[in-house]
Amino acid sequence: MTTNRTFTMLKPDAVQNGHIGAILAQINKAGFKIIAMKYTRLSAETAGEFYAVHKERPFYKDLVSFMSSGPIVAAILEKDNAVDDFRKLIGATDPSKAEAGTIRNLFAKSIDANAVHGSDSDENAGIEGNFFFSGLERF
Ligand code: FUP
Repeated sequence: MTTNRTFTMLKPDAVQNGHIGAILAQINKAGFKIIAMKYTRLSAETAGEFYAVHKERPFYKDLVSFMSSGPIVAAILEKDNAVDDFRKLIGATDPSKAEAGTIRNLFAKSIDANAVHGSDSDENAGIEGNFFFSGLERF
């Protein structure tokens, strides 16, 4: 099944390293329309809730700590086949395995600080978008 919306976050490493503009340019160039966007910072509690699906994984504590370590940019994006096409645009979770030209290949340094999040299914795209944005914040 395809969807026309996905959810993304530009993670604390991407923001800290000054890559917001370059990453948004890539997202626009790839044909995604921005439906909602905010510049914010997650508390440890909110980051833990967002990543609750990974609660039992060994990297969960570090992930929560990293994701609450500085500001992020959250956004809902629209395009035909948004979830799959965005996953292709960002590349593999581990940037050393991400294809050349992908956002993680260009801007990420490690698997834990990998510059950008992209929803992995239509269902999660909906859940994650709703986690951050009300109906009044979507255009
Ligand atoms: P992805 O869907 O590509 O963001 O990857 P996952 O959902 O598998 O993982 C979510 C986040 O957990 C990653 F973005 C970074 C972190 N993670 C690690 O820190 N170590 C790992 O081995 C796997 C994931």
